[in-house]
Amino acid sequence: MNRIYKVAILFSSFVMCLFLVTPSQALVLDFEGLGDHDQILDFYNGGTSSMGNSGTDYGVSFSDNALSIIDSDAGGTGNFGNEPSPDTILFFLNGDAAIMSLAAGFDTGFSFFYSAINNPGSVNVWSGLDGTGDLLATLNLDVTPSDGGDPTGDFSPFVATGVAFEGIAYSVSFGGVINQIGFDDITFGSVTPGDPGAPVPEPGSFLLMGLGMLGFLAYARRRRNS
Ligand SMILES: [Ca+2]
Ligand SMILES: [Ca+2]
Ligand SMILES: [Ca+2]
Repeated sequence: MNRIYKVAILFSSFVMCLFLVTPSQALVLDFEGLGDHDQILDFYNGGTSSMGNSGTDYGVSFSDNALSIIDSDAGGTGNFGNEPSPDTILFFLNGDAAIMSLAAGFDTGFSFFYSAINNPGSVNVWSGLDGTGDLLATLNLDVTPSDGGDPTGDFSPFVATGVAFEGIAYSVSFGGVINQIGFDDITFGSVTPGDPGAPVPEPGSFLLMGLGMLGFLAYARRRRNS
């Protein structure tokens, strides 16, 4: 086989592999579809929330105190604004933290948006389910500004942050003072929270890549034949 073809095939395989291992599946929990003061529970785990809502089964479950809340501008009771994915966010009304568990585990890092205008919060990443095992990482969450909402809501804007860690995590605790911190768009596999669907390599990317490779092969053929 002509050497340049071999190089082209190796190169394309390499690029395809890069795309396949990209933390891609841009798994984003946006909490849309949940109710106002709805216990999230197994909404993202093939089951339902306390109000009987169900979302995509990502194998992600939440502790009993993890609630969703809808913006008052959208008919709910939430005092927030400019949430990254309107109109629903995660918060909690008892305990120190809302805990998210992933039975399959995850690595690398994750990211999210939060608003906490009066009290700081913190996020802990754990090697066991339900906030158990070793602490893999801690992220302190500073108090955020308040800009007046969309059009109303004191908890606004939502600030993007993320955390990287070593090892395999099985749970994350989203902590702070009850009713004083809200979270949205929890994004796995990236330390930069994406808009839902934003950082995903889409079929279009593969198409463009394929066209690029065709062009490269045609160029290589021309060179060989010239
Ligand atoms: Ca809103
Ligand atoms: Ca609002
Ligand atoms: Ca949302």
